[in-house]
Amino acid sequence: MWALKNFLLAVLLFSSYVLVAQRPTVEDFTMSGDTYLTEEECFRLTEEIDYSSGSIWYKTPISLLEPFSIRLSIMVGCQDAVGADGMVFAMTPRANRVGFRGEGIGFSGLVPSVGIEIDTWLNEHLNDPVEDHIAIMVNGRVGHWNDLAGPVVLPNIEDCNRHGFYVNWNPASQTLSVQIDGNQVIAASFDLVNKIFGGNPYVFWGVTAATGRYNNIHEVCFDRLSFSDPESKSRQNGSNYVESTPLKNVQGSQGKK
Ligand SMILES: [Ca+2]
Ligand SMILES: [Ca+2]
Repeated sequence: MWALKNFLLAVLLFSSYVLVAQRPTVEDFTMSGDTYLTEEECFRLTEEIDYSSGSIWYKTPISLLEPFSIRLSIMVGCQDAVGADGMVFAMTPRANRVGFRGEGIGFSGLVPSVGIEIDTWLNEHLNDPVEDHIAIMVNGRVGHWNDLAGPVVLPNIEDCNRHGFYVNWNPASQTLSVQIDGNQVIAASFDLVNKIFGGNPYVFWGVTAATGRYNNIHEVCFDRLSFSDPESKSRQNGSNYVESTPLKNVQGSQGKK
């Protein structure tokens, strides 16, 4: 009996260690382009400046054989009519690579890849809807001819507010789904590992943003990250997500401002 208790205690301690090890801080991300860390513990990817781009990448790859849930807050700018271009949540097997800015939103040309695009600028030649929209895209193709899902039209998202942006992956059903402000807005079921990544389940994830002839502020903050099964974790210990450490505590180590 004691042996069992000690074993369970050891499992619990080890689990705690693993969870703590996953606790994200600013040190866990690589910043590129025009990105800097704000005083509000968020990453500012672009300012209201034309032809700007920025990205952040989580330094450790994740496995698409395991479930994950990544909860972000995003701010896609304060300019509706003249705001551009948007943001992309991207997954790709090689670290710190981004695509073209402007209408490419740091995603176009990135191969192989999967991207969840939030596009705020109408590019007719890319078959963009007039409205702000979201789409799940592959291999850096930002024209809406090969989307895994979408484009789905969104209410104006360039409203100067932060919006909850949750990305969930269920490997059992191979479903990638996205919630914005608590509502599921898009989902795709597809064999990403074999049909996109050539059998390699390990990918880096990040967020890119870009401006072009028009611009907007683009910003991302982290609520919670979980790279293990949220449902089984919540049944076991009631704590299904890893809370992020306030990024402000380590500000200045990488920020340029
Ligand atoms: Ca566009
Ligand atoms: Ca808009």
